[in-house]
Amino acid sequence: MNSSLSDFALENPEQIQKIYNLIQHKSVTNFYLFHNTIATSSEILHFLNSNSTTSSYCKNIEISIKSEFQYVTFSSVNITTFILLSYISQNNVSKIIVNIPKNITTPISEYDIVSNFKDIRFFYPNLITEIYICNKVDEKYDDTFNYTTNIFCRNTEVYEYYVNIKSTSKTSLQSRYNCFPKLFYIKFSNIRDSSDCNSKLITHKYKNGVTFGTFDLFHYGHDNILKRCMQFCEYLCLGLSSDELNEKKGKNSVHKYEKRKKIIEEADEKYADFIFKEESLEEKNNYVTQMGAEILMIGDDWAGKFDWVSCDVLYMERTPNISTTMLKEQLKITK
Ligand code: C2G
Repeated sequence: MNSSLSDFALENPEQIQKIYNLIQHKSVTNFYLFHNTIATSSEILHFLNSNSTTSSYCKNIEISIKSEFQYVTFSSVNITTFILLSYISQNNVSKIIVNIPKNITTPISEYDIVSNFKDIRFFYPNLITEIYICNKVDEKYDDTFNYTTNIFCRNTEVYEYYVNIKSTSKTSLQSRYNCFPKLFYIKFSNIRDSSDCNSKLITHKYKNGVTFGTFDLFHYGHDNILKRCMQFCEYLCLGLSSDELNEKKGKNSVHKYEKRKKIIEEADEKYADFIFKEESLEEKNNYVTQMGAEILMIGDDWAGKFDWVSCDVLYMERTPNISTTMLKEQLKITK
């Protein structure tokens, strides 16, 4: 695996001086480790063009650019950090998506890219990196995953494996939630077998999305998930559980349906574009059809429970350490 640029930069303070000088003169904004010296993209490209051996790396990269979404997927052999970083800076890349195939053979070009995520995080902190996996990945890449923005697991087994790795990681609970990666279990509606790893990816916002819940004693866990749902769709419909449904769910909400609806509608933040009454857990396909939803999004306490729904289903991590039940206890509400 490549030595990371960030490690190099930290171990070679004199090279930092060169970066500092270049930044001061605002001549360049991106630097790379190139043959063990810090180089600018133009220096690298000059070298690449004048050295046929190295430039062969460039020819091996088939880069499909989906410019309208400003994301790229790479299939390459022997990609190395500086080529990837120079590509990012020259093409103003905002997202890198890597779909890791099911049957892993070596050399894995996809891992060449994933192993650069630590450097990408260092040089481009706002660039979104995403990985789609359907198997556990070689543990030597576990550290790299901490520098990945989003990991979409294609089945619950892999999802639970990485949730467990994240929950046992060294960082504290709260910072762990905020740190990378955000974990998701995605069920694409056109895939029969959940272990199938086809190339379907989430490359743009869905038009209509739907989510469901009771949202009693509205708290920051509800705030988090509704804001994250809105990152995946242009128009979000919220199926708010009726009081009768809550009884069936064994939930006795403190606030009745109208009050819970009013709290969401009158909040300063916009949490949904349309709120409707959810009367049954089993009617989701009807709600999906009525709402024209292309994706159903919900917290991972329901992971796998709605895979039967006709549209894509995205389960995402719950916010730790907060729940309506906890609030009831703290407020000594016995209802
Ligand atoms: N949630 C979360 N983090 C928390 C608490 C809740 O992300 N700390 C999410 C839940 O996963 C759910 C949504 O917030 O996606 C609403 O949570 P509840 O009101 O508890 O909803 P629930 O009773 O699970 O009803 O048809 C599905 C059901 O209606 C969902």
